Amino acid sequence: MRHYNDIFKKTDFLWGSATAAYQCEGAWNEDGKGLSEWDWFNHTSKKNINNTDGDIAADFYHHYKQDIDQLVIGHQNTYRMSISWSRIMPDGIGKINTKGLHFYDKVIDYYISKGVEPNISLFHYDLPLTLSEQGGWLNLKLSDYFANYARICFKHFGDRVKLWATINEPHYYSYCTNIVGNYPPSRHLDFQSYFQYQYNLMLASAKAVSEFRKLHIDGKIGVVHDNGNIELANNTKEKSKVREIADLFYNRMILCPALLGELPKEMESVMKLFNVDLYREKNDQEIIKSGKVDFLGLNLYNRQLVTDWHKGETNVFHNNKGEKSATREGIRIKHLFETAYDKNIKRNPWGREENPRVMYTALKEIDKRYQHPMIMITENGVGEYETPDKNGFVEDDERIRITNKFLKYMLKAKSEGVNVRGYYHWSTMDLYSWINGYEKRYGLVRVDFDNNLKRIPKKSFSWYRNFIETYEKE
Ligand code: BGP
Repeated sequence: MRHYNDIFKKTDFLWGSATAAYQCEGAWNEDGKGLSEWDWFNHTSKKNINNTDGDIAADFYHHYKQDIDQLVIGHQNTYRMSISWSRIMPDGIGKINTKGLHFYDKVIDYYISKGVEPNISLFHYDLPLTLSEQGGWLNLKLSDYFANYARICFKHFGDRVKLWATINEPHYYSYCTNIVGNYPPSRHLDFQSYFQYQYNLMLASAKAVSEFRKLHIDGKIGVVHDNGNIELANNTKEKSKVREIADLFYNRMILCPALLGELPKEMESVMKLFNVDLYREKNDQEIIKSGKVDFLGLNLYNRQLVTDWHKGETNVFHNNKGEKSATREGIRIKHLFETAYDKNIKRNPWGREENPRVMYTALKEIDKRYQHPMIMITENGVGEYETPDKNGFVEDDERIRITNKFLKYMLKAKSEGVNVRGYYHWSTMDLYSWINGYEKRYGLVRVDFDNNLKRIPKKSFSWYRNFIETYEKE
């Protein structure tokens, strides 16, 4: 029998990489899997900007052994993945698809047999389509449906899986689905739905945590948040106002319930500024209180640099087309705040800052403000356009250079007492990117999507292996 306590007897730190079901599995309609919202979106919706889909993706469904073997060669001792809800329950509720359970049994057992610790997220964006048709995360029943699905997973895999996360990025998911509109169901600048999504997702997370506790699962459970550490541009006039509103907007709807078991104190007053009236029920506070997580998963790519609103209507700026567009990421919220742009910081082709120092600042701030939580860096990585040489090899020196800095900053925070216990590079191999499909690559291993999905480790793969080895020797 495996025990959680044994994990950190072998090593004081977990090193691995991450994927998500829709982005890597493929097999979108195999072995009884139901449709997810993303299957529908990418097949049918005119709002699918990438003009591609995850039908095959990296076909992890049929290549999982090869991918796991490769990860082991890279000295990684953990792997983060997600379960596709509609593979386990085709309609999200009701009938269970045993073939779906069996697929994840095979994957998990193979990892464990190789000494790799699985870290499993229950939800990474791919909502069963049937539930989406019933109002998605605005439907008040959804948190119960999610808790039910979570309980099924805990009961089935809980003897083997020791690290769990309820939901991947409740904030960023709510942002893309309701403000940007580049994720289904593609609402645009809908702040009411944006906040209600976050609220309902955190209720769902809390209910799943309660199920986990009721079953006395031996393990730890977390939620995964996209770091949106607030920094103010130098010329910001109303410093405390901008900081408070932006922090609530990007972080505190998630971090307060997850780490403190309470809603943010400033929630009511900030909701008024957005003209949002959240639907809540009487015993929600109790649910949130009992849904505190054991650890915070932090997906760390960048910060939020903000300042006072200057002029202009509320709008959002998002680049889904890389070099084909000059747009930089950001938002302007009339009368409240707006994104600031620092000319001195390099940006990637998708208009996002490359700023590894944020790793240190964010870890220190969360540690200080949220009672020294256990943290796992559940994602961090570098998206690039990539051209291999004639043998298919990619010399991804930029990825190495930037990741090296991120890691040094992470280890600096750790050495100063931050309780960070693991790091997962995004991503294990090339896969489908929600932004820019297969043109934007993140993998440590190249996948040749035009040639039988051949796997070829990149230069960063060996670099990461050496980094882990050096850390372990020291
Ligand atoms: C995170 C998601 C991942 C992954 C990553 C890179 O927000 O959790 O699923 O996709 O971002 O983002 P993208 O592929 O959109 O560049």
